[in-house]
Amino acid sequence: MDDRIRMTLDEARPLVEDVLSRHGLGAAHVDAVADIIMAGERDGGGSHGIYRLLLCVDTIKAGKVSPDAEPSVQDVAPALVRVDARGGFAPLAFRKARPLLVEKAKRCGIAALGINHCFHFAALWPEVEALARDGLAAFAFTPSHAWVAPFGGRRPLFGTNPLAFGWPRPGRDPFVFDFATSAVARGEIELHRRAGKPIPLGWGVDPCGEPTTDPAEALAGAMLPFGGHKGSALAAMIELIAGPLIGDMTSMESLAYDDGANAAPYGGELVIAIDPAGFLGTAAAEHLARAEQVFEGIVSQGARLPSLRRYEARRRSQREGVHVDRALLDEIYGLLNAEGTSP
Ligand code: NDP
Ligand code: PYC
Repeated sequence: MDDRIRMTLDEARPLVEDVLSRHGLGAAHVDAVADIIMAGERDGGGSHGIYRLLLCVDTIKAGKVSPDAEPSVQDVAPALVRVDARGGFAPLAFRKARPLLVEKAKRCGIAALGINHCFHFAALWPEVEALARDGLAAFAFTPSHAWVAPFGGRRPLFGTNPLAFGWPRPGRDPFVFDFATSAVARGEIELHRRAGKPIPLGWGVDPCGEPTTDPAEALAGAMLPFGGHKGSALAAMIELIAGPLIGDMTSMESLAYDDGANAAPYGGELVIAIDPAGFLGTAAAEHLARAEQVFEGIVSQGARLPSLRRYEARRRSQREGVHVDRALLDEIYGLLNAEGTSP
């Protein structure tokens, strides 16, 4: 028996929306959250697709997130935007603030957005991809919960702290990458635990600080940063620039605020957008064309561009639908009705 079920995107989205609505999430949030979950599923992003619905529902059930929060966008300086998510999920706050961020970046050449007081469960690439499609180079950063030991340490301090980058490519899909500064996202270790699969050495240590291949032990102990001291320093940077710099929580503070509820991380996100025309004026097109040589240099040696797999998965999903793990789908139908019947 195939342990996956094929669904078209048009079949999957109403299911996601239904689950969120039935758990009391307001309509505007349902739409924004469903957009980002479906984008993850469509692009083959296992840990941040439909699987994330479980964390969203847990966060709602824990009474942590404000289900009807109306984000408030504030124009704080010529090149700065803040949006107070008011305890809601992050995607609606970004959606509301994005037009002003883009307008400011195009006016000033560079602009930054601080998202405050949001519950963050999502991948960051949809945000930097959208900004790159607006013609901007973009960065996004967010802390999470303290799950990751610093390089040389054994106790959790940092979040899995993703960083994402988008670059506009005229006439082509933007260049985008997005990854955790831990060896892998926590969601990926959870998926290994659910599937009963070991994790590679280097992803985490057990509660005694010893290397482990057991996902449950790594989740109970500490995850490790990618790239040794380099990933560890980037994780520290993200704690600072998407925490105290914008007046929001570090991953330690987020985990303390969670207080055992197992809800999504609570805190802030920093997004920076740069308009190439700010530095270059009318010469921007010429320099963006020159930038293409970097991508050509990568692919000409048989290496692949980050985001290529995702764009291919997107086109395949739009054509053929997605394949959702049967056990996950059963769990999701269980959230819809007491019987937990699957299709
Ligand atoms: P990965 O380690 O899988 O890295 C993903 C990135 O690396 C993608 O941009 C991917 O491109 C690229 N990539 C992977 N393999 C290659 C390759 N062989 N050649 C070139 N590029 C490659 O992801 P993570 O587990 O670190 O993170 C997954 C997601 O989790 C991210 O989207 C992140 O935002 C999210 N996350 C969110 C958190 C939050 O607090 N909100 C916390 C932590 C993670 P491609 O997509 O094309 O494969
Ligand atoms: O997978 O590490 C993760 C994560 C944290 C918050 C959202 N995703």
